[in-house]
Amino acid sequence: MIYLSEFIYSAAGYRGGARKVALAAVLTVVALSPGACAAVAQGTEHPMIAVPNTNSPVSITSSPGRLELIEGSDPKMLLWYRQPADKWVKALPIGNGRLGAMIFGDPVHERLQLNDVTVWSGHPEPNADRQNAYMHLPEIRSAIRAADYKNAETLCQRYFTGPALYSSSYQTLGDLTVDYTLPGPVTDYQRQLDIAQAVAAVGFRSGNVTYRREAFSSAVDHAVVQCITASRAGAVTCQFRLSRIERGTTTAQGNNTLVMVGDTGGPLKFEVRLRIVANGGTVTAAGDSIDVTGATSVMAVLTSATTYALDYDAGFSGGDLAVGSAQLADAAAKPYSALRAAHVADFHRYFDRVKLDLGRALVDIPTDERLQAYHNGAEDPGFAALFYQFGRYLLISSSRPDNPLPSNSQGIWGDGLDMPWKCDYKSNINYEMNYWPAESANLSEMHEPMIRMTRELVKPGAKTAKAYFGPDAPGWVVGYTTNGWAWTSPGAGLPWGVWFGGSGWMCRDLWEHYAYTRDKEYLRSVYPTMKGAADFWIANLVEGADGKLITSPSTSPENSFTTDQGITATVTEGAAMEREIVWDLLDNTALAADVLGIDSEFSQKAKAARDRIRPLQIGKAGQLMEWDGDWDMNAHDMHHRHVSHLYALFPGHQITLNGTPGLAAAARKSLELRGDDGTGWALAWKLNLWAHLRDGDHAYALLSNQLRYTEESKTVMANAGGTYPNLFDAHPPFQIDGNFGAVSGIDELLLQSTERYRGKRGEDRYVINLLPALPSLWRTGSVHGLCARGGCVVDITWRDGQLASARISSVNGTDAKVRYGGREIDLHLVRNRAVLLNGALNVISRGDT
Ligand code: FUC
Repeated sequence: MIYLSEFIYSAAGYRGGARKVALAAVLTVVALSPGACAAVAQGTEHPMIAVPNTNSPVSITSSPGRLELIEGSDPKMLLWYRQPADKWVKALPIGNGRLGAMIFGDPVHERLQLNDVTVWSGHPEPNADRQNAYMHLPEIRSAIRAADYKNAETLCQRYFTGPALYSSSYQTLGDLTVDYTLPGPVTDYQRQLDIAQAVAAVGFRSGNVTYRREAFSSAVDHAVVQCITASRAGAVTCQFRLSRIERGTTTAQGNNTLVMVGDTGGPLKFEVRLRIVANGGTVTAAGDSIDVTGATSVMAVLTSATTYALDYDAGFSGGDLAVGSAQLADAAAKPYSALRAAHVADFHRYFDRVKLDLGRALVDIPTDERLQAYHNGAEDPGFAALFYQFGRYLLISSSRPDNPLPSNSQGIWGDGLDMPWKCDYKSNINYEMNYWPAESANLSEMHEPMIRMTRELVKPGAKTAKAYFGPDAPGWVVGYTTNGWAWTSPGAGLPWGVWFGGSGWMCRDLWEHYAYTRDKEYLRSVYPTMKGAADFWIANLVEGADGKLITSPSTSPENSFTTDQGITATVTEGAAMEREIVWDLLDNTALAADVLGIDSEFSQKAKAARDRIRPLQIGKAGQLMEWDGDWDMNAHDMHHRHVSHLYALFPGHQITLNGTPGLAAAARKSLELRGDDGTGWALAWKLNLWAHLRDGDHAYALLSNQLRYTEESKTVMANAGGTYPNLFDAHPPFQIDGNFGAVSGIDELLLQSTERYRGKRGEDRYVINLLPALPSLWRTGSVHGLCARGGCVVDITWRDGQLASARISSVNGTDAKVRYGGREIDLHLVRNRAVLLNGALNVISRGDT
């Protein structure tokens, strides 16, 4: 089916800066339906103007108004641009969890940069721990106790780091490039990404032909699919090529298939397959390319398979390379319309669960310009809603339930062979931030790859525990990072390397998945993992001089302190964050045992240890103390990006405004001292923290700071955080944690369920806080489908800054307290029966969900 729509335009030129071409004309836009890939009829051949195949060699005139490029699009869910991407941070991401592509959208020289979440260089390093490091533990601890921090640092550097070179990196899978021969200059250009359907498109006219390319990465069919259509029969002539910077060899198979095989220099092998199905014209494959001449439409199907398997015992190998070829044959045999329909339906299952309406949305401004306008104060709350949903789009697209690995520091999207910080899973904030919104934003299944990965760290983490804390150390521990090969050792250097909070923090995710889903069988299955992490700490906490339990050695991630005597160092004992992580781990694990009705002896022991952990301390400036000494005000960098000591406020729950107001005030002071700038993820963390201090306007300021336009890709360690034109978060460089942290932050502005109390039988129960930190600029709006702990799903409507109504349901039924403003009610929720409340928290009705 072909449908037509008309609109009036005044075109803006794109190449050569802001050249504006004043044109007024009536233009007929041809939008091709999903079926068009197979359905456009063959017609007569037309003469073509061949254009050289260099990067954007033709002049491109863009379409100024938003086009209907993608059937079924909601303009509010669209990223759109007037020009192709001339940088990676302008290209648009698609992904099916495992297999992703960045689409540049050049009319003549198209590039799809490809990724597979399992493509890691290097190899497992089962001996990365410094053997017998534990023998130096007593002297390190004594040096710290004697306040000889410099010596402690030297000893740690010598004995308590990881000896192996940390060099494995996530890598690109390769490039699919397509060089087109077009009939003339390009006009009416536009590219789009529909985040509600997970479909990207490029459209333009050339020589009176309307071209459109539509692409998606299907989780149903395990393939990237692109459909290229022309409004005139026989007008598609192009050459497809598969390549990789290194270690990829492409050969043709038959007359329509390319196979690129390669490795990453270690055990990991990959195979990428591309098949071209054309309607009309001729298709020939030779060498590393496929030529299509005079087709009317073309479907390109690409699959990938690697030898990777998330299996420590099997050395992370065992993945079946043959599956790619079977998947390719299956997908390429289906019509494009069927592939598209199945993909869109599958994506909707997850994406549609949450709807967020914040009001006015300037949908007719291209997304890159809109980002700049928003930061400069344009009244466009709908843009925050778009950024929110884009983050959900990214999580669904990089962490499907059956992903072999979780979403890494760039999700699944990354170019090159040695990526920033190896593009790994930094456990001292970045990795966990990726999953902050998984439960609250109603994408619980997307949490599963992370949960599986955590379980796979138990065996290597047990070796690390023994190497650094002694042969009798029980349980397991993870240092500052992990990667595709389940690295658990400390890092090679200070200040980042000597930190052992990774396992405790990851276990918070194991608990949270239960707190939101109420799936006891699941909890039973992960309980031993949580208990192992807790056992390690119960055995390895030491008594401080005050008789309280602390960790030693201990660092506060990547920050250094200066004592009153002027000693600047990084290693101390009992830094606040590790105490908070261990407190949280023991608290959650003891509760898990209680909920499961098992292990009461362990539960008692864990609670006793938790209660002996040194309480959080308030320093001389009224701040929450980051270290065991009151050194915050001496800090070399008062605005350090890590706000580690505030873990207890978020994501932890040890500090709450109601339960521990004094500590909450100290946390506020610490946040004020740190300031409102930072790297991308730091801004997102502070957004969540201000939400938990219930200061919606301050939180909103952080979100605005995060939505600061940047194209900077160099690494900047402070105060340059922002958002790229394609809405990826900028540390800089690109780090996806900020995208996910912002989603979580917006959730926490609208709904919180952190405060926990015990039910009649000792079960965990939660306070559901409605609109706890609504920014005053979001006057009227609604959110549908947010999740709260206790297995609850919540819809909220507000008007003029006040709660209008709330609808709450619970998967298993639960008791809860519901709070709004100064009011609080007790609610008994029956399984799958929704309760409707008005703005005064009166129950209006009860009904089916
Ligand atoms: C930690 C942070 C950096 C960066 C990196 C991936 O080292 O301190 O800012 O986010 O991880």
